[in-house]
Amino acid sequence: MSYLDYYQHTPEAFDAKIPAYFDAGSPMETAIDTCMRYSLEAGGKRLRPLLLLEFCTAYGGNDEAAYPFAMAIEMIHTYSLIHDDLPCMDDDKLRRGKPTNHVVYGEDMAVLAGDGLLNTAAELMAQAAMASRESVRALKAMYTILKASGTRGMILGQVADIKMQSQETDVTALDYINHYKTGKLLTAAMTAGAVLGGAPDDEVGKIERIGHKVGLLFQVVDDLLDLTGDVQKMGKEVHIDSRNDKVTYPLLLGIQTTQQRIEQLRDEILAETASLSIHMRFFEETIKFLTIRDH
Ligand code: GRG
Repeated sequence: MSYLDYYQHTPEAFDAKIPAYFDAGSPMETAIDTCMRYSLEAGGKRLRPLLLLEFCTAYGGNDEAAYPFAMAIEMIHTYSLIHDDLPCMDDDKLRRGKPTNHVVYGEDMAVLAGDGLLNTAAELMAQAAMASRESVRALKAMYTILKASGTRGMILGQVADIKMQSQETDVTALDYINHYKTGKLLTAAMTAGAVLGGAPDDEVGKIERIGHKVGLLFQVVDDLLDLTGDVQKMGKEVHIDSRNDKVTYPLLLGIQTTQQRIEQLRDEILAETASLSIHMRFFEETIKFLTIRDH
């Protein structure tokens, strides 16, 4: 399979599994199911599931057994986007090419849909761990994902973003925010996948260090896209950062130096990936894609 086929096929296969997790279309489907499903099914790159499944299979794991974890991490990511778009946060009207959750269902339901996705993610992982023949690995993957999204992970990053943006922010402070806000969950996708696949601890440690750089790379590109991207391709509003007076890499470093940082991070990630004990068939292509993405 070529990388392009893989990059198209995996999200499609992932999307096809979503309705089954929500009693979709059955009399059991409730208002909160519909509201959660709206944002989850709206699309997106499915980058976190893609990474989790690839790291799991690269270490010899079974992707069917990893699916509940891939679904859970995308649910957590989607909850963070729903909450991030709320009027009390970034107040965004467009996400994944559609009106944001609170615009369609109201703020009260959007808060609950975010909460519901987080809760459902934890339920799915616990259920998978109970049913697994490798329950210790499954519990470790669950812990990795929940910790990365919690108050020592993504939520800490969001708090730092809120508190620090009003102060003098330099590149070190911005790296700190993004390490937690964006990097922790992306890293968890990679390490939880590796754990599920049976990677040894020292290898998981190496992947964690690579993941931190992937998170930074992703966010530096995201900052640049907010400035230079196209609203149609992005499926979300652009120039949000300047509207919200947010400090970004292009603002601090200028566009040229930001571009150089992207290339440096890409090269470091590729070099460190080459030192892993297994060959990551598509990960290198994903990294190259992330440096030139337009959405
Ligand atoms: C707990 C009240 C409360 C809110 C949580 C933690 C949080 C809100 C928000 C942080 C999440 C956030 C917006 C991180 C930024 C990361 C980022 C650039 C997300 C966009 O990810 P993509 O490009 O999106 O992978 P798609 O739509 O492709 O999945």
